[in-house]
Amino acid sequence: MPAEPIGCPPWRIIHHQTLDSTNLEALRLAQQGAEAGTVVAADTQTAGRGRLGRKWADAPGSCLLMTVLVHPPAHCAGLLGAAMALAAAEATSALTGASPAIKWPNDLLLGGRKMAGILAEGPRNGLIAVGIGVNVNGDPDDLPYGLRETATFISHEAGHHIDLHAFRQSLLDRLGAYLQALDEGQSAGVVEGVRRFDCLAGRAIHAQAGSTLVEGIALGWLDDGRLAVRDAAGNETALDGGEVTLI
Ligand code: BT5
Repeated sequence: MPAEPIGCPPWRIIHHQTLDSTNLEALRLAQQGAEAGTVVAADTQTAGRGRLGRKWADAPGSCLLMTVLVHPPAHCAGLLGAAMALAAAEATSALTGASPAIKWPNDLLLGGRKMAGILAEGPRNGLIAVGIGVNVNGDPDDLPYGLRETATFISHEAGHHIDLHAFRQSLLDRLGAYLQALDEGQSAGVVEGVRRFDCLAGRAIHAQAGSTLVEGIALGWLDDGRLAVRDAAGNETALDGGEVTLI
């Protein structure tokens, strides 16, 4: 990213102690005329959302739960989630020295466990709500029972407490710079960035995208945000969403 994040949207942060979901609140605000650059944050959510109707859990006060309202960039809307993932990976790295992996399409992993997830929804009134949940300070035992083996917190991996506000600011500064680049049609920095943190390229995977099942070697992020996969017969497919499991 540029040393000086010039031209970041002037983020306007609206913070709540409790919300049903920062994504839902952001979409409601968009409906009421909120502008791009609105950021909705909460200490805890009562109905945190994952993809496909799944739930997002949190440990109250210990997680970053945030949604930004943005204009979809004209030519690279498929990279909005990537920009968020990259900003979060870099903020994690900058504050802890730990290097998270980005698992296409929307997960961040530390030590092989999920530390963050991203959910983009909309458009509503021309805006996309890009939400991220990051487990910042805590222990997997702070999460519901079923997640304790698969989830982690940044502090748990880094071995020290992280200033949640500093983390949010670091993430937003980077995100602003990347969104500006995407707006200007400059997507190379985002794509190269997610490739640097990517944990799938070269690995054998199993991918489920809707009713399509693909098994093969992940070739990595394409320039438009899709995932390229080569199957055993040598056919290459580009996935634009779905669930990837490492074999
Ligand atoms: C995601 O969905 O990973 C997207 C999560 C987005 C959450 C943010 S929080 C702020 C904003 N407001 C919202 O309401 N949502 C966004 P998906 O790929 O479908 O993964 C969901 C799955 O992750 C769940 O089914 C669980 O298995 C797992 N999971 C749930 N909570 C988790 C947590 N805190 N840490 C790690 N894994 C979790």
